[in-house]
Amino acid sequence: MNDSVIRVLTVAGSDASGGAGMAADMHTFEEYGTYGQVALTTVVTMDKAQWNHHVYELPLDLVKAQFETILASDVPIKAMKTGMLGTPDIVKLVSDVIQQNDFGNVVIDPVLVCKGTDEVLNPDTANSIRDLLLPHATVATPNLFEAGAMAGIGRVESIEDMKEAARRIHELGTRYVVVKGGKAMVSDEAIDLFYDGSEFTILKEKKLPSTTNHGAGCTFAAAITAGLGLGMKPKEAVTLAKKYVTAAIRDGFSYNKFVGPVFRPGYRLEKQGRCF
Ligand code: PXL
Repeated sequence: MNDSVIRVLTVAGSDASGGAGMAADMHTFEEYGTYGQVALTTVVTMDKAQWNHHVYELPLDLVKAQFETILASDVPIKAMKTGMLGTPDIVKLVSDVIQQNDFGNVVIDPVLVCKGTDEVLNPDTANSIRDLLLPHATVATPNLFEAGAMAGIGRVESIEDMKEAARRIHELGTRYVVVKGGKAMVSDEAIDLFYDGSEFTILKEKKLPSTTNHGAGCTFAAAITAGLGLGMKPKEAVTLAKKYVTAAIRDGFSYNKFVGPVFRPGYRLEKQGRCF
């Protein structure tokens, strides 16, 4: 029997293309050698003609029932993350659950948008994430758009803007902030910013072609979550997660003419070769 299992949780939506959302989280949790679980909140589908996104929220009672099962284990949860949550009611439920339980580490990925689309969730949901979740976050992982929205400063385009957003998000109560510059930053490098409340650290990797990065944001946040669950310090977890997601982007593929998901085993396969 394995009595050293590390249990981690994601509260997220399902992206039917398999690139982002709970698929990203669960694959990443597995690659890190943890036991992942999911409380599903939404299902996102894309039409084949235009790749327009449709978000379907699950009933609140169904989300609640999943938490009941998830919390009915004797094995502690060492880290949890949130992804797409759907409605303010779901955000409130998740906030209550976080406050009533000890999840060790709480990673809030304030998902408001999907790649290539504008805001997909309504402003009330964004406000609830800011007010009800960020104060309880060990780490928050907004992308540039989300950082601007959470910090209330509009467009975030430069490293100075990223720093200002990180400062403001930290003031909301989040202990560590990772602003994901990713492909949206105009730069030759893929730049992310880590802030611990006193020091900024810039994380850089060579920018890869951005055609295979769908799901990168979720994968990055999930890797941070799994790292924290395994006992890494926040900066160490974020640094490894950046390497992990870079390999996943490098190993990504073209799903169709609209989207190219990252491939989560990339980091492991680059190390060990392709054979099982
Ligand atoms: O990448 C953000 C995201 C998160 N969660 C789900 C998604 C997406 C984007 O497609 O579908 C479920």
